[in-house]
Amino acid sequence: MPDRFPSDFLWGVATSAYQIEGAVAEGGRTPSIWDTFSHTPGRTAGGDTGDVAVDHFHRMREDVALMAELGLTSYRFSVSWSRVQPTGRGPAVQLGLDFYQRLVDELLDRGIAPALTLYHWDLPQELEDAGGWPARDTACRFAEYAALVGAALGDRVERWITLNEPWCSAFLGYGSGVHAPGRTSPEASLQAAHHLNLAHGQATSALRAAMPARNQIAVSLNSAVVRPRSQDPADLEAARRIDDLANGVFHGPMLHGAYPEHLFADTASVTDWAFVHDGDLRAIHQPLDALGLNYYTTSLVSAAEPDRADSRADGHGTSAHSPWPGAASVAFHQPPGERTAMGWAIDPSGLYDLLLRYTKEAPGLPLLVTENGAACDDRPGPDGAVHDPDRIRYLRDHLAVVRRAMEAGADVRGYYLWSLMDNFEWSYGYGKRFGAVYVDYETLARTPKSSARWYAELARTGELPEV
Ligand code: IFM
Repeated sequence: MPDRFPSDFLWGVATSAYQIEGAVAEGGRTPSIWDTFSHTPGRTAGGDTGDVAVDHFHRMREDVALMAELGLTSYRFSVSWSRVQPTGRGPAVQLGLDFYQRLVDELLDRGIAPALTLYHWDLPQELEDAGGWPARDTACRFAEYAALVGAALGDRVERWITLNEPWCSAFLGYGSGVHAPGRTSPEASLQAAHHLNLAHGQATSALRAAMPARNQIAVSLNSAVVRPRSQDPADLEAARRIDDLANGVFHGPMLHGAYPEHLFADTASVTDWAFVHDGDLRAIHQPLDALGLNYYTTSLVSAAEPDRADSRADGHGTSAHSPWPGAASVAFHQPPGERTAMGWAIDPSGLYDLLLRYTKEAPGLPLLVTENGAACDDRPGPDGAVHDPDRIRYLRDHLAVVRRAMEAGADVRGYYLWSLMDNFEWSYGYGKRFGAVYVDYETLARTPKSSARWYAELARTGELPEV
């Protein structure tokens, strides 16, 4: 019996503004923290920047036509904050909004449901200069920006995502410094985490006030699947600690209105959390319509053994600074098995565990896989075609566990493949290809890979074929 998905299951692809748009100085757009960071020597592989990216800003119609040709039913994209509100304050710039209005109209004309992410890591530089996410005011600025975008597009966009992977914004941006803005302060990373939570809550309220009630609001978390290396109590405690810092720090306040029980004690050497004000948790804990989960790999941890060479194999870039405040007692290990071109272990069972975990932790809340995919060393063959059987296998195995999880009770409504096309992979530059569509970075020509055709067939039939 073939695995069959429900007929209304969303078959999507995902991208983000800075990774694909380019046109960084057009229409009044000002630099975001990623413009500044990528232009700082030594921050990205080969000095790559998103200045041109894959030129989606100018090729948007062609890209939407490609999605339509592939039969996709939803497209998750993000809005560039500094394109719409260049200083991060005040009224929206119509030229900036126009681009997203055209994009949404184009999608709707072709029967593709837009899923709009408000923040995918590109804070306006002016707001970073005013303190960035460690500053409380940034949350208020975000709510104001959300209201502007909600008022402009809420009549046509039904699916909204406040933040993408706030863990990366807080802990890679302000802790390990491998992401923009490249700060390395453990305390700032926890302040940023709290203010991102607050931003999510305030933006959710602002969106509800600005948009029709039918619209659905979600957040996309890169919830980690943290496995202890053994059942030794010290290893279990290490996994608990990292789970709180990776997951509970966001889903605790967002879904349950409270930070994890031990988080404040675990991080007491770093901060006293005085930046959490009365009423914040109430503001953060807003009813949601769905929870977005981004999944790529699992983490394997143990209590630290100072002599072990593999103790920082946590897959988040190289930095002398840890993205895990207060967790020096934890060691990370490379999980066994095959890896993608990112060096991330391939473990579909992690996605199953994640979906069932949130089915239990947030009963009744529909789930979306808002990102899943693999970087592979793709290259065109002599005939110009790009065959990527490893990606197809990755997608198939992960989608098979999505089905299993649904059979076990998980209310999964859709899946977004990361990514529509090859693009700027942050500090890795253009060296890592996640796309279902190959991009020739010289000509910017797009060529659907075999995986795109495979995924199109799945979207058409709803049936998961054998690889
Ligand atoms: O490219 C990123 C994306 O921006 C956020 N989630 C993970 C992807 C792959 O690293």
